[in-house]
Amino acid sequence: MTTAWIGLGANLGDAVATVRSALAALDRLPGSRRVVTSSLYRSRPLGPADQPDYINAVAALETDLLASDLLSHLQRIEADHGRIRSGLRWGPRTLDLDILLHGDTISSDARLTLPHPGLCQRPFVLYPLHEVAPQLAIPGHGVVQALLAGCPPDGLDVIASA
Ligand code: ROI
Repeated sequence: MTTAWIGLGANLGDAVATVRSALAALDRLPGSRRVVTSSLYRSRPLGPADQPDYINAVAALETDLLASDLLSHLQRIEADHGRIRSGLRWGPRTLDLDILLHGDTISSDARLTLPHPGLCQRPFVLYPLHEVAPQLAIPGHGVVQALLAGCPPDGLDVIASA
């Protein structure tokens, strides 16, 4: 069993409902159990500003799935929620599911980089992680609590429980 951390983001349609539906879909993954979930946060878009605010959250799974198989499942859940890959860099999306961490793996291939490369700079990832796992170690980077110092919250708000 490995602890995998997932980042959830949505900014089109009913983004709160989409994130909650995605959490329910994570509960149906084979060989996996959702053990921790942050609150839901509203965040300003990173990337082009002319898009709606995002709803973000993080969740931890205890899972038997290899990272590559977990990624395939997450891409299927994105597609089930109407995600279309427009090819527009940093454009709006119905649902984005990222593997932030898969145990203490450090790796990179064409499909997946672990830890997720944006993790340590993105307030909409770090602050939800800090809410539920302040002592979590990010392999190669240090503990979440310490990383917050270099990452202003930038208008991030808790808006609801998951
Ligand atoms: N910005 C915010 N605030 N939240 C996200 O989840 C998010 N996801 C993205 C980009 C477009 C980089 N910007 C984001 O993929």
